[in-house]
Amino acid sequence: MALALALGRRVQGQCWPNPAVGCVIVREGRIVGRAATAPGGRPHAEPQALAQAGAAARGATVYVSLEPCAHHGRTPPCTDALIAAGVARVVAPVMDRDPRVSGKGFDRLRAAGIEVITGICAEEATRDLGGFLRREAGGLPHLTLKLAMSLDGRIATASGESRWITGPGARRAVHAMRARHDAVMVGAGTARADDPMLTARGMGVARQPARVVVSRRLDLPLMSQLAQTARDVPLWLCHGPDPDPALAEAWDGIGARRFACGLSGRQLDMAGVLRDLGEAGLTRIFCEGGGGLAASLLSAGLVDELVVFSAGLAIGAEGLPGLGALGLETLAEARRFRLEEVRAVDGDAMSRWIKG
Ligand code: AOF
Ligand code: ZN
Repeated sequence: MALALALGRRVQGQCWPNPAVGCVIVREGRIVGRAATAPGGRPHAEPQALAQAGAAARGATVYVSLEPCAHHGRTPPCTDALIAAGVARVVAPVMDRDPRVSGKGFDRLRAAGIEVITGICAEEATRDLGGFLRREAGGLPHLTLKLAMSLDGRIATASGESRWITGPGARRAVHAMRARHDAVMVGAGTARADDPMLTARGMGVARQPARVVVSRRLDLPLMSQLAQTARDVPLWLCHGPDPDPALAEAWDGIGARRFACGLSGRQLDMAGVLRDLGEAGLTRIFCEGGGGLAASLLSAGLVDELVVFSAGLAIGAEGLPGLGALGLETLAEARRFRLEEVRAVDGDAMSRWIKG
């Protein structure tokens, strides 16, 4: 099951709107098939692993990181393929939440006389597939927030210089993280200041993450790299309910996809933004700031995972803080995250924190 989960993790970011599932088939102690959901979400993991196993699937045990599907979508149900192959046992940690599957996959397997074991590595599977499972249950996709800062939490000097606070190792690690998410998200200020591409470069990915810019007024430069590449890599713009019609038309014309989102006070309602993005198919979103967007996500409790790169230099109080105001009065109001991992990345420190 650990291997099945690892295979699934390897294709995170490649499968949306479908989940990234891994499957391992074992016969008499030997692995006879292993696969993960294909880029774009089809074929599913199980039929690919079954094809590798061939006749060896008969009587075998199948480890799959999610309940096998029971519905006729664009491909026939994986449960039917497993039954036809004559497998003896299916081990899957968690139930699918897609209403077309949700328990029916396990039921069909059992009805065909296949032993079904659930619950093994359930916590890990729930974390890996969390964005998908939650979205299917009417919730929000998984959101990872990345902050790359000086030792004292600054992301630029007073004059606006921000390249490069962290080193090349951290940048490579960020590209690898982008590749494992369905979309990369930034605020309009960051898009204007950095003119980023937001692609996962040097990772050999089959599918680039969608690029999402959150801009209440849709006031982004049409000459930016994001705009210029909107036909090659999806560019999605989340804006308020009342965009300038000429601007909206211009962005439509260059191939961007727009989402008119509701407001909460004078700002975009970020829970609503994430819900719209989930409905558009995203299961995992990687937010790279800036400070204003990061603060609104944090204070709304929408951050599931926090990745912090700290560089070995201090910028001082004149520098630009990595996070905007959170409006806290007491420590008790602060959201706590649980430390998951600390690692040295070249000369920088990377820490990963999970929502408490
Ligand atoms: C599996 N194995 O590898 C994946 C599954 O649109 P379709 O027909 O491809 O079905 C998508 C649904 O299939 C998706 O919502 C989820 O319930 C399931 N994904 N199931 O047995 C897989 N990726
Ligand atoms: Zn399936």
